[in-house]
Amino acid sequence: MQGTALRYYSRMIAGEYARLCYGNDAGFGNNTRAWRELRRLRHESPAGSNDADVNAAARLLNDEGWLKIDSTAGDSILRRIRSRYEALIADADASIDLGFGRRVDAVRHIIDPMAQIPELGAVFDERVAEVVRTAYGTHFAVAAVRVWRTIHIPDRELVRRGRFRRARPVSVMANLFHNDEHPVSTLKYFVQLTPDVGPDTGALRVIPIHSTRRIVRAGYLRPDAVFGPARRLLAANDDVVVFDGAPGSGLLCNSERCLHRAGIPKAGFERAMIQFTLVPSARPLPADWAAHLPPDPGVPRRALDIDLTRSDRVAPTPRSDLFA
Ligand SMILES: O=C(O)CCC(=O)C(=O)O
Ligand SMILES: [Fe+2]
Repeated sequence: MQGTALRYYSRMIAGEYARLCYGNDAGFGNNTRAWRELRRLRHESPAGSNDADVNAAARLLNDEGWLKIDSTAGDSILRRIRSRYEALIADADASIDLGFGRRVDAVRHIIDPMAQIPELGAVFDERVAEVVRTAYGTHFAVAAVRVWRTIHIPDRELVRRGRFRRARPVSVMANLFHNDEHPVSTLKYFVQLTPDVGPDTGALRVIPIHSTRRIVRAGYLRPDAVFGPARRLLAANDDVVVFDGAPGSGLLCNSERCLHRAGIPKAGFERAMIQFTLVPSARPLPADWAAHLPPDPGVPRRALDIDLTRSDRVAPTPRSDLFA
């Protein structure tokens, strides 16, 4: 018990230091180690592009933490992916519920999507790869591919009322602004799979790096604990980028340095997303990367395998009670 408390408080202090120092909630080690590693790779295995447009896009991505860049995959590939997705998401053995708290059904992931839908490889095209390589200034690897969908959850399930406490927001699908707890050099390429994704049908929201930094330093502690000026800044933020668009629309995003959240689809809507997780690497991306993608520990084959400490989940309930 004592060890647990010590771990808890050292994590809290390290986290607080990282929030003030780095201006994000990705965690202390995820900031320090990532920058060190990226500097080393840039030095030892430099990579990039001579194309002025690619360089401008990469600079924007590094400065702002996001860049809209659509996939060049054609309609017929996207339609094929969509119809495979429909079959797999309805198949109890091919997909798994990974929502939070009482609504595990709020988010459902395809298990091993790259093996089930090989066409996904074509969604990550060379133009996107060139921007990523240039932004890193070194090579990169595709660490994981995910495909998931979110569903409508009624408002009453998105707040929790304690007996004496004020109402707290509840995360069922990463619907509260958060930073992913991965090394801050991680980039994600999100691609829309369902049509009509807009602000009220589940669009992902992203807050650019500079604005995230201001909010995190002004009183953002955790997704469900935002205080003082940070609360106001988060409630009325003109910088929020809404990732809407037709199937194939893409967004490169640093979700460790940009606060972001899933929108809740309105009643009658579901939203499906494809996500490529990208990490810096000493070696060029092999042409056959898709055939050798290791299993994603964050999307297990059975519910029993779920690791409750999974780092990209928002804070579990017991932690928040300590701040009440
Ligand atoms: O579903 C989304 O739009 C965002 C999901 C997300 O941020 C996460 O899983 O960390
Ligand atoms: Fe996230």
